[in-house]
Amino acid sequence: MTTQNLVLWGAGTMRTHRTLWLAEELGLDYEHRPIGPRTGETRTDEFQAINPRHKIPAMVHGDVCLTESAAIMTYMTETFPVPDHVQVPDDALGRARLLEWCFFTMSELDANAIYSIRRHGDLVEIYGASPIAVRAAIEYFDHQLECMEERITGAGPFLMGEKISVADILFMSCLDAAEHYELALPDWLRDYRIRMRARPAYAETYPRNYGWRSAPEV
Ligand SMILES: N[C@@H](CCC(=O)N[C@@H](CS)C(=O)NCC(=O)O)C(=O)O
Repeated sequence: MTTQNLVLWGAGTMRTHRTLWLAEELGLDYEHRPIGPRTGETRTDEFQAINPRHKIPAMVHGDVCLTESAAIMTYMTETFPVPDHVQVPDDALGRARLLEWCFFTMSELDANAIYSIRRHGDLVEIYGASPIAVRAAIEYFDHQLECMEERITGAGPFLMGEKISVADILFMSCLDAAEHYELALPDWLRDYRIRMRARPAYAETYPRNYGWRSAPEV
């Protein structure tokens, strides 16, 4: 398959940024449909047919339709030609290691921590206000990072070693979200974050995704 007819839906959140950033790292041609969450734009008939859960990001490529950010990214790295600077392991252990980082980030950092903070801190009219849940989620996030310090600092410069991978993009998007929620990120992540922000694909997609703000200094 070529990259023809690749459409990436969604803008404005850490999860939409992931798919755009990776598409740029891969040098793909794609159409960006920058609809926002809870704007009504995810409730159109056209989008409901793509994602009945009316969530972004979503990807349509020919007759393939995917609606989870990590799955979209995996599809892109396994479907399109991957430039030499992006790592896609082709052995069982390498793939398992990559998935380990991805699942850690998606479940522990994204779903358990960041989304709890958003649900019970930002979206209180839908999910209810819970300062206790927010505080517990922040502590959980901090603890998860703390436990991974050795593995992250020992991995360098990227989580999988010498090259950027899907895992780094997922992970960095959670660090960006944490910063947005004013969590105090540890000093040992500073160089990693500076390195990620210096990437042209990040710098190009961050303001396009978020629109109203460009990446703050680390
Ligand atoms: N696990 C999903 C989460 C997607 C998600 O929750 N998207 C939010 C924006 S970040 C959304 O579209 N929310 C709108 C809604 O829930 O109606 C992914 O990583 O793609």
